[in-house]
Amino acid sequence: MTRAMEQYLRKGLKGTAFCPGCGHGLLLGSILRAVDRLGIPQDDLLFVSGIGCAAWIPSPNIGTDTLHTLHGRAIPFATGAKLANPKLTTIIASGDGDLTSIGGNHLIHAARRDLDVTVICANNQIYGMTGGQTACTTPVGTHTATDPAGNVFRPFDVCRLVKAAGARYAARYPVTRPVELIDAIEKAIRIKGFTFVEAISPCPTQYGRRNALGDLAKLYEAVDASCVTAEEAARLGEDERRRRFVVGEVVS
Ligand SMILES: Cc1ncc(C[n+]2csc(CCOP(=O)(O)OP(=O)(O)O)c2C)c(N)n1
Ligand code: SF4
Repeated sequence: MTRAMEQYLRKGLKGTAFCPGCGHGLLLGSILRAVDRLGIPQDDLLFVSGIGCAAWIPSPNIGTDTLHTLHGRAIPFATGAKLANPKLTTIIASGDGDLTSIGGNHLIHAARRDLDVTVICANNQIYGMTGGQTACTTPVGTHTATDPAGNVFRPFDVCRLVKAAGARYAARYPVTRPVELIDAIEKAIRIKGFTFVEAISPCPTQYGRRNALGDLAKLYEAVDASCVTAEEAARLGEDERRRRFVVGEVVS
């Protein structure tokens, strides 16, 4: 994080809750860079999160108003805040488990109602904070604490889910592609109405370790290699495609 970004960090921070190498720290940097480009006064910004490692991205790190709420309930709290003060630029940043499992119904209905918020989903494909259980975003065959022999259920494609529910903008990029990710976050915040950015965020402690993805460098290479454009995906067979993340703008 460069010095220029420090103005957005909460004063008096003593360290980080993230494990070394957690992708959520990189996502924090990307969010701050997008916010910096937009030039929104810090008093007009509100960040909302639920519970989980990803929920620590805005709170306590970002020095604007933040609401750290109940597990799965970031969107209802954000809805209340937005109704009370429609001028707020309201950004929800939380985990895949928080937003799409326990909070899944709130997510799709916020998209359907076109609530004027931006949701940033840190997708590490697992429940990181609680010990590495299978999430509804865990790829088929992946080893987790609750599926040591490999998950058998297909995961949600969260961007396509919110697209079907009516999102005005949805995009997916890994934290390993910060240029595209920052652009997507900036665009999502600019667009009025419900917008969504999914950031593929490596979790070395739970996901990487359980799936023997190797050291941090190898894990990050594997995550980046698993991300393909729609054109690249179209050239892959069904089985190969299932193991990849299709990145880019899904609704624009
Ligand atoms: C009502 C309720 N159920 C379950 C929990 C336990 N819990 C806390 S965080 C979490 C999952 C977080 O996963 P995710 O949102 O994917 O974030 P990550 O930690 O992976 O970044 C769960 C199940 C809780 N706090 N409250
Ligand atoms: S458990 Fe995973 S998601 Fe949570 S802080 Fe550690 S690396 Fe990040």
